[in-house]
Amino acid sequence: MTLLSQLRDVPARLRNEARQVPTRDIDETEVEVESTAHAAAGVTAVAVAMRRAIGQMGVRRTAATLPRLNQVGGFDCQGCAWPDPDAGHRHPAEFCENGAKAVAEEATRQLLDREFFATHSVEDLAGRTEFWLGKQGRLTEPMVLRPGATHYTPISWDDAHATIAGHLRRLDDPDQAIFYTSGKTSNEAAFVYQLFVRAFGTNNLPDCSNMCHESSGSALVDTIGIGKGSVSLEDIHQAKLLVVVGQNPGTNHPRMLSALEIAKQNGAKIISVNPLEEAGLVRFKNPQTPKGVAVGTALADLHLPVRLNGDMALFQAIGALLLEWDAIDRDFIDEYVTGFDAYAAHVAQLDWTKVEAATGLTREQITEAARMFADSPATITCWAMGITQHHNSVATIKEIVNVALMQGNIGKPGAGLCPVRGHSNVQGDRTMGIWERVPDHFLDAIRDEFGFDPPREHGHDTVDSIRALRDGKARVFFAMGGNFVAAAPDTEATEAAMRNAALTVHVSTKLNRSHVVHGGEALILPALGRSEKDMTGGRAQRVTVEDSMSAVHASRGPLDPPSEHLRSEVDIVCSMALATLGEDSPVPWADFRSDYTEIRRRIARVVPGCASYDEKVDQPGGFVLPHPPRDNRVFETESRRAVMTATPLEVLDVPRGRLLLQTLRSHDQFNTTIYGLDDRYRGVKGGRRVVFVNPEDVRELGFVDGDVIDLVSEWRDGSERVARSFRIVSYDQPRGCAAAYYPETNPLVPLDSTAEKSNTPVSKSVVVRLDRPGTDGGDGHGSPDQGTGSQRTDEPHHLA
Ligand SMILES: Nc1nc2c(c(=O)[nH]1)N[C@H]1C(S)=C(S)[C@@H](COP(=O)(O)OP(=O)(O)OC[C@H]3O[C@@H](n4cnc5c(=O)[nH]c(N)nc54)[C@H](O)[C@@H]3O)O[C@H]1N2
Ligand SMILES: Nc1nc2c(c(=O)[nH]1)N[C@H]1C(S)=C(S)[C@@H](COP(=O)(O)OP(=O)(O)OC[C@H]3O[C@@H](n4cnc5c(=O)[nH]c(N)nc54)[C@H](O)[C@@H]3O)O[C@H]1N2
Ligand code: SF4
Ligand SMILES: [Mo]
Repeated sequence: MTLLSQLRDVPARLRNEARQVPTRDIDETEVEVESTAHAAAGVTAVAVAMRRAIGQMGVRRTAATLPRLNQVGGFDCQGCAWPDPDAGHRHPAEFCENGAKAVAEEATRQLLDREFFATHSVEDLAGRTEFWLGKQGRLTEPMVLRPGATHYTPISWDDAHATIAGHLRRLDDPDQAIFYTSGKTSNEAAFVYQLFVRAFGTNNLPDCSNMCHESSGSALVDTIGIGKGSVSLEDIHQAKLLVVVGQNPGTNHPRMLSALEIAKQNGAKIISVNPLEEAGLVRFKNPQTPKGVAVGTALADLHLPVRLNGDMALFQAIGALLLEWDAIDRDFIDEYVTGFDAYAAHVAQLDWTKVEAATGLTREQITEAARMFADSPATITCWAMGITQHHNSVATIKEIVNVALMQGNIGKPGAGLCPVRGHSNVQGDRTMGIWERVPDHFLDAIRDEFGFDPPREHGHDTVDSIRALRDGKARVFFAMGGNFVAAAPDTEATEAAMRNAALTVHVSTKLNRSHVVHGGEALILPALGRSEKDMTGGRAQRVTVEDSMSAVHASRGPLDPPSEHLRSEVDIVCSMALATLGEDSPVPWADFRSDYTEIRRRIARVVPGCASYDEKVDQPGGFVLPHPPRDNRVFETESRRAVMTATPLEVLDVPRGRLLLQTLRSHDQFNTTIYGLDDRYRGVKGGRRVVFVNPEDVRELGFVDGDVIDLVSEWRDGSERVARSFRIVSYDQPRGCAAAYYPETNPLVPLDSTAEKSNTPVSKSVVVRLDRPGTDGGDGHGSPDQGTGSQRTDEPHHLA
């Protein structure tokens, strides 16, 4: 008997087999790997967009939706939070390939009815992939899973609300309930939702931001006094240097490429800082111009292939050089900044050996980048998840801020800080009070407007919510959108936590894993999507949203809803509030439900910067929320100055034989929603369980391209987590780094591995080893000095 066959006989329990998320309905052996693309968009993007749109929506619905997408008087794209050009400057097709996929995914003609749930038990559904679940179509009526039941069955809206109210009222303490929000919820729905949660008596309002740009918010509030970016789209067009750090706009914010192209035409230079050379930053083939179709525009002038987590060292080094060259704005520093002297003293001691180790870059490369900063009169730095999802993200963003402040690059045209937000209304949701730590002045305003005293104690964020459910301290989990179970870290821990709840409720458009990994009782409440007409209260309602650049505007869906049983999120919240709090609640829930204008009137009185809200959103293109640093160089920090920070430099140490893994998005998904199986720009077709590894690391670890391995993460408490069967793809990137898709890799992210201050899961620097399948991790507890992670056996490589 060979070693391997013995290992195969190890009971599944010991190999964590039972805990693996399902993979069975995607045939990963079909995956094809081609060479990477050197340009993004182009006519292929248009072809793919149209094929997906017509395939899912049909011609009529495609024609009714896409021409209205991102237009004045139309509806806001459900995809990312990238802003729209000013009214009057929009293209007739103001959307990208992935925007079209987002619309198609929601407006699909495929419907999922009660027969579906009668046919498929929850156990059956729990064995399906996220891809399969999402492709079953739109949810069409409320469903309940009664305690001990095997199948979801229909329930009326009234009974659903009564069920929720019953559970909530039976809690010993309102803090035993958790109310999650994803980032698509409109401002109106978000406002009434947080109001209900606070009237009920808790601040337990975790949201997807906790896993996303929380680090940006934390760092920016500390340093410039407001947690939002300081630039407009016009600033991007006018910048002389654009630095795109830890972001893949070609896939995740595709219309940003059009803005970068305009900036280039206006003379800007672009630096991309990324372990991967993402196609969208190399060249953009704008399908709307003849030149774009033919050759396109080269974007990045300089690509810095930084090591994962090396950005803090990079920006500290750039700061040190700018200081050395005196390429700084002394007047700005004197007038607006505090902390400069300590920072200057700190970076004067910079250890270049450490910088080179942390960044994997040469001093020459960094000097070249710093030169471009020095030569630019107006610089914007953009960043996203490559920066926010590390243990030291907040400190890294403060280094980015240091460089911007030192050069006076804030509050002037063409300059600023640009955290590029993810979900289409994630920023608006925060503005409306979806925040477990909302400031007291916001709570005071609620008290003054509605006459009840909201709780003051901070609530749970995402990671703390999982702990509270795990420990039995929380009993009810309610989600306004999203897919908490799949999006959150440490899948096994999160799934166990969710199963511990007495009640789980999901307001959703599509079926997902969070519906089938459930509490003792579970509800699925189907909501109207952004693309649909909202006739709540018998009148045509519209909603409002805020983009990544603080611009607020109205959105009105054109399509008839797929079922008469769908309700708007506003309706769902107000009805739940009435059922739970009763008719004598001081908040006029019924009025809110019949006319959203009434909600906007209250937003105007409660939310800072929203005076005359209802009138201002009526202006073509909407209005822009105030941002004191951007507007007047006013910094509402404790010192009333912008803050520079001196942080000791760190080099993330990875044990020998291990890799640093980042978990990222393919070109064919929206977070946990898998549109398709092709990551076109990275050359992957027909599958998702791939891990990109530097070719020399592949060799040194004793593998060859195409080998199928298990990913095993090692956490400092000695625990290990496994995600099985990933095909190795040799892929150019710094030594020691690797990349694989989220959410398949979420089982590897330890719950306790979070960023300092922001508590964001560290999903961009996970220490992993690659194990041959069936070797069960060798030593089981990964002693760091065991050499390479690959456990040699006499068996040949498995090509699964
Ligand atoms: N089509 C589509 N659009 C989306 C989404 C989607 O899933 N699909 N998701 C939306 C959401 S919620 C969000 S938050 C955004 C996410 O937008 P992105 O932040 O672009 O998303 P990721 O795919 O996580 O990509 C992270 C990028 O950072 C790089 N990176 C990783 N680690 C590091 C590092 O340590 N340093 C540097 N310099 N770079 C690093 C990666 O190589 C990758 O290019 O997109 C939004 N838009
Ligand atoms: N490992 C790893 N984990 C990550 C990340 C990562 O990069 N790596 N990224 C993190 C980030 S940045 C984010 S933002 C989170 C995302 O976390 P979530 O926001 O929780 O996840 P989504 O996948 O965007 O949610 C998809 C679901 O939302 C529902 N939905 C879609 N549209 C609507 C709507 O209009 N109304 C309602 N009510 N429901 C709707 C559908 O049912 C769909 O199944 O994941 C985080 N997790
Ligand atoms: S860039 Fe973002 S918001 Fe704009 S169309 Fe594409 S996905 Fe939608
Ligand atoms: Mo996000």
